[in-house]
Amino acid sequence: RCLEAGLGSCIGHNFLSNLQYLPCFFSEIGVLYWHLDPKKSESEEELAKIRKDRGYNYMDYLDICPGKLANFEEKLKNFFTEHMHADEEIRYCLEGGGYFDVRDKDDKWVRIWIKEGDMIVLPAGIYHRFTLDAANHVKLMRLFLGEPVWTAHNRPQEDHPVRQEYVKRLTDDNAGLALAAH
Ligand code: KMT
Repeated sequence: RCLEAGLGSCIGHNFLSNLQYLPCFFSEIGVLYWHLDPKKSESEEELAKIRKDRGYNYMDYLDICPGKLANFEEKLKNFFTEHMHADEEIRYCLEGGGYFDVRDKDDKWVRIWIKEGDMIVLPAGIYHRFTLDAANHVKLMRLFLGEPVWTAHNRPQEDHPVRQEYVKRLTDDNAGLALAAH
C-alpha cells in the first residue's frame, strides 16, 4: 500500500511526516495537500491561485500558543476532541507545527504532522482532531469559502447529511474523492 512509504510509529498512531510522498493516501480519504514556502513570493502566487480556483475568499490567522490564544487549554481540549465540520477545513502552516489526526478508510487514526509551508484541506464530514507538537506553538492561516463557520460536530454524527455524503464518497465512489485531489 502506498501509505507505507512514510510510515513511522508515534504513540500508537500511523504517523505521516513526509507528506509529499503520500498523495495516494490523501486522495483515498479526500484530503488535499500542497507544500508552499511562506517566505517565497512564488508561493504567494501559488496560494493566490489555489484560493481563486477553490473560491477561498475568506482568510484570517490563528496563533495557537499558551500566551497568545484566549482560553488556550479549553480550545486545545476541543480541538483534540474527535469531530467533523459541515465544510472543508483549510489550514496553511506559517510557523511552528502540529498534528492533525484523521480517520482512514478503516476508521483507524492516521497522524499527519503539519509544519511550516504545509497546506492541507480536510474534506467536509471527515472525523479528525488537532493538537500541537513539542514546539507548543503554531501559526495557521485559516481559509474558507464564504462566511466562515467553525462549528465542530463531535462524533458520533452518523445522521448528519454531510457525514453521510462523505461516507458515501469514501465507500462506493472513491474515484470521486481521488479526482478531487491532485
Ligand atoms: C478546528 O476545528 O478548527 C480544528 O480541528 C482545529 C484545527 S485548526 C486549529
